[in-house]
Amino acid sequence: MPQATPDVSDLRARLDSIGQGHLLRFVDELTDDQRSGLLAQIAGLDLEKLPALIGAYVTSKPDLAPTGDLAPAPLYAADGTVGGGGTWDRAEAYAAGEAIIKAGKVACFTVAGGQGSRLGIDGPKGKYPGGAVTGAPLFKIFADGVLASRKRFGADIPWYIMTSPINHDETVAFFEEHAYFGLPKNDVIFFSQGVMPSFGMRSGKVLLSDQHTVATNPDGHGGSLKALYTSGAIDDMKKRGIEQISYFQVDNPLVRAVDPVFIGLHTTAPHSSGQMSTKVVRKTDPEEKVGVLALAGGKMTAIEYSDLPEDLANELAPDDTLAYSAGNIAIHAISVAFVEQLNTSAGGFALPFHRAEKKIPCLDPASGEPVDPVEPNGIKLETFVFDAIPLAERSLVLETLRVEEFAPIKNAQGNDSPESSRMLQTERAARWLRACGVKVPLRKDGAPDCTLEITPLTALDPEDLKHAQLPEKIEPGAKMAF
Ligand code: UD2
Repeated sequence: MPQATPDVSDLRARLDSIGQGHLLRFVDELTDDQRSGLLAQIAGLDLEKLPALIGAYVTSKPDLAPTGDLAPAPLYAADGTVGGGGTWDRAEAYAAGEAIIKAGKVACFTVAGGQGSRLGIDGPKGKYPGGAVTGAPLFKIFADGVLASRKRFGADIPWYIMTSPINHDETVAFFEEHAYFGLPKNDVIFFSQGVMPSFGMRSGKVLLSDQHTVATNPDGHGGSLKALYTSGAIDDMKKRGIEQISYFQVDNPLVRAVDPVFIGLHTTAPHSSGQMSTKVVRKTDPEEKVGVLALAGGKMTAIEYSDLPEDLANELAPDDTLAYSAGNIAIHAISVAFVEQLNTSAGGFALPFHRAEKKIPCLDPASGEPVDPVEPNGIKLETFVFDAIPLAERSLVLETLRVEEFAPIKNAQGNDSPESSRMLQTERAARWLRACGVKVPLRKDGAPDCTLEITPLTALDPEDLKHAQLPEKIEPGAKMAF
């Protein structure tokens, strides 16, 4: 049923009472369509909660430093030890994960609603040519991972993709254009996340991007926990018999779309309640821009890099490595029941907002003139998915090797760039090829003297490569995709 257009005088009174009356400043100059669009957008804001939100997060900076006694997170380490004592068995974990994947109980989930602004691209980041040699778009690389996993485990693994209003249509069109990269259309499910209004940094006013549009931003990947539920994706998963979600970001071409070892530990290990687990890599540099997993007041918690006090970021363990080294690579296993429980709990659930100061083109709230800022003028509020970790009863942290699973593309240059990702993709491929007896040329600094890419369709792990046609050696400077 079409929504009735909200009443202007009623909205004006509500806005005036919270100091946001400027949003209707141009309402009498708008066409009918513009006017009803604006009124619907304003009515969709949680107006009564805005003053408290603005006071807490916009006009003052909340202290998000972790509370309670902090301690490094006990890890299920890559060497098979468990922090705090004990060991874990990779083969056992694999078998447990394999059984649940084969039973069709695991779905893949990619959060792809972000703006890709740091990389300097317009449109969905998943379109970015991330393959080191082939230049395959990131979405294709993940699709290949899902396809290969479906084949290996003989299961219909559905893939859910969260977009945002800024890139939803373009994302779906991209998949249409590429015939869903060979996946059944019904098994690729898109839904859009919510948005938050953007605010003037000093004024605390909700910004207008033009006379009839409230400026908004996607509500952060934490919004996925709500959007999974409100979009009907969780219902869809339940109908399909899905119990666990393999969560990953749109920027990491080395991610395993679904990892039996991780799913196995998440669902069976004593340190896990099977609700939300995380993969980490060891942070080697205190400055690296990844959050860390730590115990805060005894609860597993992810602390964003910008919120980790400097002395802790630099603290050393007795073996001279970083004490807080469990770097969050944003790969989680999350149960369907946990997402449902969060959304249906009495009083609902709310993740804290994180504020980012940004340059936001808008109309000046005072003069109504367009502003194209050169300095940050606005605040975007987002929630982060990892803030749900402490809401789980027990949360497991699995260490993986950086070279095996983490080569994100975030920045145009330097760390986490296309270039660094290409090198890491090459490094992993070189490891796998060497394990099959292929000679890989090395530069003086020990890095491979070539560019290599292995698609998940050829190999999900080194063992699969043994069945592939491989050369005896790779020539220096070669570019080869397998
Ligand atoms: C994230 C983590 C960081 C570390 C790193 C690993 C945050 C805030 N920090 O840093 O601790 O784990 O990743 O790579 O997440 N996204 C949405 N909707 C949104 C915002 C983001 O879907 O509203 C998606 C985005 O498309 C991308 C992912 O979330 O897939 C990461 O977002 P980011 O680039 O803002 O996070 P980043 O790289 O600063």
